[in-house]
Amino acid sequence: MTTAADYSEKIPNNVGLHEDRRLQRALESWQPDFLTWWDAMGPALPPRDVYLRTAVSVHRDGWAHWDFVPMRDYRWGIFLAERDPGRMIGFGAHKGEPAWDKVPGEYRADLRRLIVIQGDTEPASVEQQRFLGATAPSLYDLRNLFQVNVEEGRHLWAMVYLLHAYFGRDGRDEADELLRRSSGSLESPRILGAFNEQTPDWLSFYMFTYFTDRDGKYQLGTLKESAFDPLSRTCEFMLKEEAHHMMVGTTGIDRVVERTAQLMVEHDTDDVTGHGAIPLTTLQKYLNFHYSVSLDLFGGETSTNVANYYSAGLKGRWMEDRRRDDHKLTSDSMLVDALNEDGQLGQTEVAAVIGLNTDLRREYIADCASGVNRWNKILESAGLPQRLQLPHVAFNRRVGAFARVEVTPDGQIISDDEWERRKSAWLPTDVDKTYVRSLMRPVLERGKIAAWIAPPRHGINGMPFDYEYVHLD
Ligand code: BYC
Repeated sequence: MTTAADYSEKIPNNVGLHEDRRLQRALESWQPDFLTWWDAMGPALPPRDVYLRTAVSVHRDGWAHWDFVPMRDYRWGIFLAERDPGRMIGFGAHKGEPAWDKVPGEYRADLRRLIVIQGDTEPASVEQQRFLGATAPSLYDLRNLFQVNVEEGRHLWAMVYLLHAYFGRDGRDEADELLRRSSGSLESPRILGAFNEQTPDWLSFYMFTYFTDRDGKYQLGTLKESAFDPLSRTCEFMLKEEAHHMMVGTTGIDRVVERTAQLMVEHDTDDVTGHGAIPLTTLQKYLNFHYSVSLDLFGGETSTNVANYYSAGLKGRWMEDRRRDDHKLTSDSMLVDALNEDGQLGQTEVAAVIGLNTDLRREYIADCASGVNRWNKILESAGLPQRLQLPHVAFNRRVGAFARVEVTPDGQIISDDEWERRKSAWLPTDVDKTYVRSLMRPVLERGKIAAWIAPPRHGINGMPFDYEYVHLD
C-alpha cells in the first residue's frame, strides 16, 4: 500500500485494485451507473472546465493536484489513509485488540448500515445543490460549489468501495440503491431528514455547508475511530477534503454578514432589502432552520443503536483518544437533554453509552457556537448592536426527545397552536425564501460579485479572487 494514487487505472486508487480482478470488474461496472447518475442528478450547469483540486496522494504534504478539469472527466477515485499495521482498537469491548481488516460476521449488519447511511448523504447533497450553478454570486463561488460536488461524489465512491470490497452481494445491492434513492423523492427519499430538504439558494448552500457538512465532520470523526480499519482509513482521508467544504460555509456566511453589516451602517437601517442585501432577521431564520435540522442528524438523545455501535467498536467518540476514562464506559453515566416527567425541558441521567449521540451533538454545538461568535465579531466591528444566536437545542426538532413538543428559540415549550402562530418569526417563510431567491442572479464575470455578499478575503490555492476559476464555454 502506497500513499500515491495510481492514475493509470480506470478507477484511480491507492488500494491495489488491479490485484483483485473481481472487485475491479464489479466497481468498473458500477462506474457507468455513477456517471449516468452524475449526468442526471449532478450539476445542471456543466461548464467547459473548472479549476479543481484532485487527490493524488494521501500524504500530508502535496496530496492534491490543481488544474482545469471538465467536471465529467474528474477522476473519482478510492483513497484510504496510510495503514498503520500496529493499530489497536481504542474503545469498547474489543479495546486493545488489533484493528480488523475484515468485517466480523456478528457486526456485519450494523457496519453495513453505518456505511450505507454515510454513503447515502454524499450523493444526496450533490442532488440538493444541482441547480445552484445557475445563480452563482461569482466565479470563485461557482468553483467552490463544483469542488464540493465532485468531492461529495468521491465520498460516495469511498463508501461504495467498502460495500463492494467487504460486503459481497448485499454490499453491491446497497451500492446500487445509493444511486436509486434521491433527495426529496416521495417514493425513495434519502435516508436522513436534512438530505431531503431543498438547497434552492446560495444562502441555504452556505448554511448547509456550515451546519450540515459539520455534522459530516463529526460523524466521520467517530467513524475514523472504528475498529474496522478500512472504514477508519477512508474516513480519515475524507475529513481532509471535508475541511474545504466547511471553509466554504464559514466564510460564505462571514461574507453575507459582512455585506449586510456594511449596508446597515452605510444607510443607517436594519432593513437592507431596499439595497439588495439579506436582513439579519432573515439570516437568523435560515440559521435556525439549518442548525435545527442538522441537530436531528445526530439521532435520539438516547439510543441503543449508538450504545451497541460503541460497545462493538464500530463507532467511537469524537477525539476518543483524548478522553480521560476507560474507553469502555460500562459503568459510567451522563446527563442527557430530556423532557422531564412534568413535561419541562431538562436533563436526565442515563448510562453513558446510551447517551453518546448527545455527547457528539454537544461537541458539534460547541463548534457551531464558534461560527456564531465569528459572525457576531463582524457585527461588533461594524459597530452594530445586533447579534446572531444558536436557538435552543429543543427548537424545531423532529428526531429524539423533543420531537413531540414545540419549543421557542429561547427554550420555552409552547402549544402547537402557538407554534403555528409564531413560527414565521423563527423559520424562513415563503416571503423570506422568495426574497432571497430574488437576489440570486448569476454574476459570472471575472472579478465581479453579487450585491448581497462581500468578496472573499482570499482566493483559492493562492490565486486572486479575480482569477478565472471557471471557463463557462
Ligand atoms: N432522519 O437510535 P436513533 C455527511 C432514525 S453527514 C431520519 O436515535 P442512531 C455529509 C435512525 O436511523 C453524516 N431518520 O439513531 C454532510 C433509526 O432508524 P431505525 C452522515 C433518522 O442510529 C453534508 C431511528 O431513527 N453520517 O457526511 O443512534 C454533505 C432511531 O434513531 C434520523 C452518519 O450519519 C434523521 N435525522 O443515530 C455530505 C453516520 N436520525 O434503526 C455529507 C452514520 C435518526 O429505527 N449514521 N433516524 O430504522 C449514524 O451513525 C446513525 O445512524 C445516526 C442515527 C447518527 C444517523
